[in-house]
Amino acid sequence: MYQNYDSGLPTITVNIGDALTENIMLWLKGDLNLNGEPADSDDLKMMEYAATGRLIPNWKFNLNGNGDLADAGDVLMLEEAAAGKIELW
Ligand SMILES: [Ca+2]
Ligand SMILES: [Ca+2]
Repeated sequence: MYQNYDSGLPTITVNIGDALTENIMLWLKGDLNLNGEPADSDDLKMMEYAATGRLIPNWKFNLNGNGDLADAGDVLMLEEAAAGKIELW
């Protein structure tokens, strides 16, 4: 099964027979501080800061995929993930 993730990284095309070595790091959705734990207390704080203009958000703050960074829906999703109500994919 193939699942398409929005990694925020450029698409890489590899032709058959080509050799490619690439170091990549997959991002855990909701892990805004990149400590390996999605929706922890620091991630919630970062989302709150971004939502209130105290931190400039990047694409990682658009959890609901609507194009708006750190909007009310993104804040809610992160809070629900932190509470164990939803899983972020
Ligand atoms: Ca985190
Ligand atoms: Ca959003």
